[in-house]
Amino acid sequence: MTDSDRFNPTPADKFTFGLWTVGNSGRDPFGDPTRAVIDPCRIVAKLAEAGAWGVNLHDNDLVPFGASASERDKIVSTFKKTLDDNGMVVPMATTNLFSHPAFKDGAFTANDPEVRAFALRKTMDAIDLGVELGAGIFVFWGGREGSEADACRDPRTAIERMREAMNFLCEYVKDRSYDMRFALEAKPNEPRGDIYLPTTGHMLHFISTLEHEEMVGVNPEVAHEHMAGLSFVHAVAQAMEAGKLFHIDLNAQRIGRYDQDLRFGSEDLKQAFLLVRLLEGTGGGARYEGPRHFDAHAYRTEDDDGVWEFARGCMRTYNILKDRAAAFDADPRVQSLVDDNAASDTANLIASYSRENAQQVRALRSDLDAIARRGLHYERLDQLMVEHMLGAA
Ligand code: GLT
Ligand code: MN
Ligand code: MN
Repeated sequence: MTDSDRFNPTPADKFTFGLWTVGNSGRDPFGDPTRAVIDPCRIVAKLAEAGAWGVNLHDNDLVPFGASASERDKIVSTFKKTLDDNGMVVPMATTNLFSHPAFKDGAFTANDPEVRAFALRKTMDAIDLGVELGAGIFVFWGGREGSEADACRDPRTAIERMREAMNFLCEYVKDRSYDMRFALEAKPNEPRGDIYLPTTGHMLHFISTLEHEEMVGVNPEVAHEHMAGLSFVHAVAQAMEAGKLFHIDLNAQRIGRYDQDLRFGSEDLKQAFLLVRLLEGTGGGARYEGPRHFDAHAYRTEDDDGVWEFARGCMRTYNILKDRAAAFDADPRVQSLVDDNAASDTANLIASYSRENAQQVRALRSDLDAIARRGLHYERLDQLMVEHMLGAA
């Protein structure tokens, strides 16, 4: 074993990929596929060989749209056997509510109630499929829930319809006594001009308006928050702090572009470092214990070998960053530079209101000029972080 081998993934790392990610055939809006479709059972075997823990899927990644009940059962039983043979799990499932042209005006938010009813029916079936495969998390990515001609519906109506759908489906899960939680995934645009509930922050508030909010959390995606020009790390931190980080979609993205879904860490290394540091809790705070899911795909230039190279790259980069984050946070130079004065008398005084505290706050006479003159050494701190990332610390 070389030193570099210690970053190779194992199932204990809880890495997962969607069938649609490594299975991406390289089709884009301007060009045809560059790779052949890969059988889901082969994906399971290859991911297991690469060191992944599990695989996630949309209903139609496994069972083609319109398959008969007996076809479905046959496909599912073969797939389950392959999972068992390879020691792989399915922690998350989802529904494809975006590919069929009937969803062109949305699924849960469409103006036609028959489309909304069909979306519910398709989702109930996909929840059943997920449960059958052992999934405890169900993701909702409403790619078509948006508009171009915004006068087509009151955006408040769209939010109400989303709420009705979530309440309906939470009741379904409870009625069936399933052990399943929902994770809502935001995206600002693409494929719609604008998508409702465009960021993780919007989702977090929406969740607080649901009948069974305890069943519903978020599935933030790196690329989607970056498309909105926002800090992914801050969005994930807010979700964690609210106890709502149920799942996560890891990939890479450059701000201002279409949804690139690139190999984890391939573009935005500093954000990736800070993200892994947050998820692993090396800087303090609770660790995220859920699956580390990669919602990314190989460049269109790649053949089959390149796809598995891509998958290994996502996982190794995560493990390397985890190692670097632990070293950064254990560095005494870093520790001496980060002093957030958490336990000072003044911090205690302002932690909660009382008349007495308010009076003391008013009576404080701080030397603001001295505070303003004091350098905080964040240049040094950030440079140390860069040097740890580059292996030069
Ligand atoms: C689609 C989308 C992803 C979502 C998937 C789940 S499907 O590939 O781009 O961000 O997570 O529906
Ligand atoms: Mn995603
Ligand atoms: Mn994406």
